Amino acid sequence: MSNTENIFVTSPLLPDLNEFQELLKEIWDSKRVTNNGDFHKRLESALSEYLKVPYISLFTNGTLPLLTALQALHVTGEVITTPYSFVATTHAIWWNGCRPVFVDIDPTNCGVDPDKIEAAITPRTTAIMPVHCYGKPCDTERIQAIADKYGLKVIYDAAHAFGVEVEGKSILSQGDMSTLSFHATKVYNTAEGGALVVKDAETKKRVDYLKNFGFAGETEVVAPGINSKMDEIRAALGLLNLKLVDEAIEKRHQVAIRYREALRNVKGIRFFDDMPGVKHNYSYFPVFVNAEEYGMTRDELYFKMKEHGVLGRRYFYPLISTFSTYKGLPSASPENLPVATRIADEVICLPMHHGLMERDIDKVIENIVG
Ligand code: T4K
Repeated sequence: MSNTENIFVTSPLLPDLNEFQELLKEIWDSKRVTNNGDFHKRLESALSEYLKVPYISLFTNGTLPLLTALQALHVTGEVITTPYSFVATTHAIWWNGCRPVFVDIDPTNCGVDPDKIEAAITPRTTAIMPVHCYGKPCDTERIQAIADKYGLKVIYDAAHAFGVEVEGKSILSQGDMSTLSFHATKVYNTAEGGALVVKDAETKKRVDYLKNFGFAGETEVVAPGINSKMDEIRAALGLLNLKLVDEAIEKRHQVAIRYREALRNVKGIRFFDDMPGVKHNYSYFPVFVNAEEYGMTRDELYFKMKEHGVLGRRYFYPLISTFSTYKGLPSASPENLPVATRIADEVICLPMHHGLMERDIDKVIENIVG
């Protein structure tokens, strides 16, 4: 990438085109292009092994598993969630006819703050939907303790947490279910795609029905399911990308090391360090700009970077709770969400992907330090 080209926040991991073409030939020859074909089965089993989760179901994107998880767990009434996420998290709650209840976030991991969950629980609350934001694990132990005390389901939006482990155990094993996104902008991608991780074979069977219109056989429909099956072409892409993902994560790790070294002593710039006992995936590199200390607002820095072709992104600004559908909810008021409101005004996710060159990294750093 030359100095005059834009440096994007991310870039999709893509396999060798010839290898992909060979798999496409197999698909063409078999004429099986979707509906639980061979590549779909192979990818499910490969991901189950890689992610250390026994039961995983592939989807067409990372939004439909959120919708399906709520369906499968018969969630109704109110769902406690975070305003600091991609809008799909709250939309999934809304699409299920449930009311999202926003709870403020913990600035140390940008996940929902366990100290603030209990005050948001009402007799209508049936579930909590937290997000492992940027792939940083939520405080799953405390969230589970609250869920157990009040009899609530927990569905983790783990769209950013592919491959993340805590003390050697997959973060996807927490809660009742976890969802993944395999969108092109993610650490691991199938162009569009996603998955739902569940705890037992019976639930996987139900989820598999739900993602296929509710069909439990040729003529039997057991539930009002949706169509969200991954097709063979994306599954084949996924199989090839799985072979590359470890190296890609290590390259991201090296970028994170460079950013941290260069930015550690820049006044007014905060970022996350690795958490002890956690295997991170370096899916995003958010920095938080304290305007007073840094001498420039987040937006001033964001647009300066943009002018120089450094295309960071303000994930997640604006807060979901400020969008027209949700802003009238009592829990959406900024007074209820002071930390999330501040962080949304401070964040810039720096370019972070496997393809960044040394000179790209230098240019990002120069824009912040210089
Ligand atoms: N939950 C959470 C917590 C999520 O973050 C997301 C998605 C979901 C659920 C839902 O999962 P999906 O249904 O999407 O699988 C992106 C993604 O579309 C979205 O998947 C993601 N989160 C969100 C955080 O970011 P945009 O609109 O910011 O992406 P876009 O198209 O502007 O791409 C960003 C940059 O990436 C581009 O400037 C260049 C580069 N890029 C992008 C694409 C798509 C490429 O180089 N090639 C590409 O093909 O939303």
